[in-house]
Amino acid sequence: MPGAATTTMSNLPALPLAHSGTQRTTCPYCGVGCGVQASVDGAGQIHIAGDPAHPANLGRLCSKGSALAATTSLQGRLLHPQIGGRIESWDTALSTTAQRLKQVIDEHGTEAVALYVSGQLLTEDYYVANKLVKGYLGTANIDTNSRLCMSSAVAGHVRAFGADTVPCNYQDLELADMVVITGSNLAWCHPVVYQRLVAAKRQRPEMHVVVIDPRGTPTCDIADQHLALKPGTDVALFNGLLSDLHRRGHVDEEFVARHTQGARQALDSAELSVDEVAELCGLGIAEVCAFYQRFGRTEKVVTVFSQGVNQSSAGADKVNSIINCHLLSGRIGRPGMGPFSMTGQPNAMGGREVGGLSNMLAAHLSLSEPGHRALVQEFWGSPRIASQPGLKAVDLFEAVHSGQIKAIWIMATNPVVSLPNANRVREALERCPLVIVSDIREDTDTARLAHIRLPATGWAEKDGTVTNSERRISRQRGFLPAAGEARPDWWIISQVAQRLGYRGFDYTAPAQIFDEHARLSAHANSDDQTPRPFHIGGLAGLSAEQYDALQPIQWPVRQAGDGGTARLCTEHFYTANRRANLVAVTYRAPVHAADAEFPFVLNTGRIRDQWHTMTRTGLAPQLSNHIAEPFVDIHPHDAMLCAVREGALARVRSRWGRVVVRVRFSAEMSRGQIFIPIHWSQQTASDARVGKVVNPAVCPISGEPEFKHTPVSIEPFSVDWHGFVLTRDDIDTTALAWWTRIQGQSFLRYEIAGRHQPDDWSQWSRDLLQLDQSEAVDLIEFRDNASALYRAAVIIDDTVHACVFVSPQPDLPSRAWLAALFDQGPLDDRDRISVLAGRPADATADAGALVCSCFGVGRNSIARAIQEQDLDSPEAIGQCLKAGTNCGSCVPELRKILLDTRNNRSLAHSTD
Ligand SMILES: Nc1nc2c(c(=O)[nH]1)N[C@H]1C(S)=C(S)[C@@H](COP(=O)(O)OP(=O)(O)OC[C@H]3O[C@@H](n4cnc5c(=O)[nH]c(N)nc54)[C@H](O)[C@@H]3O)O[C@H]1N2
Ligand SMILES: Nc1nc2c(c(=O)[nH]1)N[C@H]1C(S)=C(S)[C@@H](COP(=O)(O)OP(=O)(O)OC[C@H]3O[C@@H](n4cnc5c(=O)[nH]c(N)nc54)[C@H](O)[C@@H]3O)O[C@H]1N2
Ligand code: SF4
Ligand SMILES: [Mo]
Repeated sequence: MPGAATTTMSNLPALPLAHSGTQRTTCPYCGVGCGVQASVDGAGQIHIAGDPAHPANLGRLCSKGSALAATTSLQGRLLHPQIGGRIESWDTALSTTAQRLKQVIDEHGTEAVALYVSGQLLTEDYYVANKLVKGYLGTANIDTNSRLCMSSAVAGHVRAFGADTVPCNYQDLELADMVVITGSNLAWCHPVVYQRLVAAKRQRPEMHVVVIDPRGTPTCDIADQHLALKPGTDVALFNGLLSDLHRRGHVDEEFVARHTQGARQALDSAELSVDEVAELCGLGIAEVCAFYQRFGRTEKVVTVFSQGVNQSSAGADKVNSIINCHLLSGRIGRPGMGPFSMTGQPNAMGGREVGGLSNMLAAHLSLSEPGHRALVQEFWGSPRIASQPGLKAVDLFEAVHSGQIKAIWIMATNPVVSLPNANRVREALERCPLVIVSDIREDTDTARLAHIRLPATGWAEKDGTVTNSERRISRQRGFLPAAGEARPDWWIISQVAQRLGYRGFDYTAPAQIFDEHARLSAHANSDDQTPRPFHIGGLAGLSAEQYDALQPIQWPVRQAGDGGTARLCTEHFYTANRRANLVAVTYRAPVHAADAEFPFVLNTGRIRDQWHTMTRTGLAPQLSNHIAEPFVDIHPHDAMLCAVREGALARVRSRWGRVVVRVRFSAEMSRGQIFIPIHWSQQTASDARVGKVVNPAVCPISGEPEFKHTPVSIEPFSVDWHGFVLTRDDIDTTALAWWTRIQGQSFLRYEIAGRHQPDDWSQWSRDLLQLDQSEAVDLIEFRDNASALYRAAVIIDDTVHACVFVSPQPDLPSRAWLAALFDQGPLDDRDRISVLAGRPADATADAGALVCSCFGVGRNSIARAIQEQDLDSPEAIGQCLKAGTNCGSCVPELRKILLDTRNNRSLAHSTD
């Protein structure tokens, strides 16, 4: 093969060895982009703390960030390259990858090859992937999971501002007098920013917080007003606001005249009375008026938005309807005001900078402008350049399904779980002649379908940069040696590019890539007439040491030594005439409406302690215990109509697929809507991968899927018994009707359900636990045939190896106390007697379900303290038990437990 390179130790990248001392790095989860201090002590223990010097978090971390150490183990890591499941050398794996890609290109052209990448790649990885596809393969068939996440915000920004710029920063939230949080569960999804807001509101209680979300969420804990609008109706609400601002004389005439265009048309198409808005959005007239009036009279307003806005068939229009209100009232580009898109992934923003979306080019240049294409091609010195936008994620996987795309390389994302209509995605990959997956885990729902698996270095091992929601570029710095033979993503891509015969990929360190990226951002970007805001020329030419020492900085950074830019859109915008566009948008309903067969609307989203498909947070016991099972939240009245019971199992079905999950009653749900979290995959549950159920409709402008609105039905899933298993080993799940699994401290916890009572429970138990008949185990059992109760415990060397609890009803004993036995030394006689009772002789020994992940405080301990010590506030609970005093994410739950306990409601939770 031309230009083929061979891998010798000399062209392997220099990998960090275990870093002695404290390394400053950045959290690999959400777009808040918190600074982390990581160290490894003499015993090999990893210590994680918030970096007090990082401007995003000033030392704070949330529960996920605090638990990072537990996710760095080698458990389940992909340690070696694999072809067809067999371990191969890097040399063979890279050459085979290149050869097989080349074969597809030779036979079918470059359009038959696609990359599907991720906002969890570092900027350097992302830059190289984009360069390979757009500049060398010459197609734009590279898309990213940011299509599922931020693409509506990107489209909205580009339409309004002429470039994908976020005007605000986190401080603006603290400076605002009114904060509108719409389509965002900030408390759970951007916890550190939320905590900054909580602190600001504590200092200035007059700060007014409005939450706009069809569900009541923990974010409502600090809301002065919660508008539970009908899902999908945001454009009507914000168009109504635009009309109202105009009617009440809140237009900033001077700003509109000098800095904007399109106000007239936008107002014409926004024309809605408050009555019409109330009707469309399912809200009361008084609450709509109160919101509009407050917005009208408050100068410093920030509107935070996230997936309730972006993930919609009207996503881009929703974004522009929000931005329009800020433009008409001139509330943008100054401290304490502006529309603020919260990015989801740690490097969603960096991916946009390198042009990872199929319709973008590098450095915020446009794929549809011939001048921009020529500029990038010239800079790269590349043989060709993509000449038209490539396929967007949902279409891209359709093209895989239809056979138009014959080779796909997936990096740092798990599309079999996270794309809509996910069974079709799985089918597409099953049919695809060449699937290459770069991941850190050996077995994910997507990696299972790969012909070639390439092991990537994980967060603790890699070096590069990420950009957070406020445009702040921070370094990620490795502090552990690479796991097995894992290699950085940029290196893997560069090696394959070289073996495809391409020059321009001879990088040996991420600093070189960053330098090229910085230079490209400055290339032909000095013309004051059409400045591109993404400009980090001031960070070009850094030495390896300077790159290593790079401090968090907000782009643009035009000159070396420039301290970065706190706000954008301060003096002008980035269109040809430097005016912002008010975009005329009109409300339209979600694509698929509920009907008689599918009468409920399914909303999907996140929970506090898990990250996406759980490939990392799922390893941390302290995170898995907060919510241990996939569930559906439903209003109790709706549940009654469908005969589904709290704590029982239900099947949720759409035209696209079905799942089975645990039912939770929630008065926070509006009638007619249900909510299921996105985190469970085939690895962690028998049938809870919710992407199967989600419809594939997308926003026609951004291509972002309508993840928050699928018509579904819900019905009981009947089983004859429910149960749970705590065990040190895997169980055999094949005979079960339903199961789900989480990682405990030193055990696995399975929730299970089955049909038919076995004739011989003992044998059933042995088969389930995969106990060797000859093994000298102490199996103690309890059976009550009348009530069909069965309990068993396996004791080996006086310690608990496993316990199994089965009951016809889902009212099983607390798992928390039993779980604690697994960390205990030899059982004493009292414990032995108590095991099968499922509760301690002394009731106070049962802490209950985990509430505070940071300090491991359970619900029962909190409730007891409230009762016994007459505690009356989350602060008092914090003083007594420390709960809620670190990351603060559980404070809304503490408040709830306070209410419940003081109202003397039942504390028992069926699946704690
Ligand atoms: N714990 C945790 N944090 C995360 C992540 C995680 O996996 N776990 N992922 C990160 C990523 S990548 C992302 S993108 C962000 C997402 O962060 P968020 O967008 O805050 O999270 P979601 O839960 O997806 O959805 C937000 C809210 O939108 C509401 N919503 C649904 N439909 C509508 C509607 O029509 N209008 C309005 N106004 N609201 C609606 C939902 O009820 C939900 O409460 O979180 C990031 N942070
Ligand atoms: N129904 C529904 N679906 C959704 C959403 C929703 O709200 N509802 N939200 C969407 C959104 S906003 C997002 S962002 C997506 C997220 O969905 P995904 O991106 O599919 O989810 P992750 O679990 O974060 O997948 C990341 C993968 O990368 C691997 N990985 C981790 N670090 C590295 C690394 O350094 N290199 C490599 N090569 N691999 C690595 C992980 O093991 C994991 O397999 O889900 C989308 N899907
Ligand atoms: S808020 Fe939490 S998950 Fe997000 S970056 Fe900070 S520590 Fe990480
Ligand atoms: Mo996301």
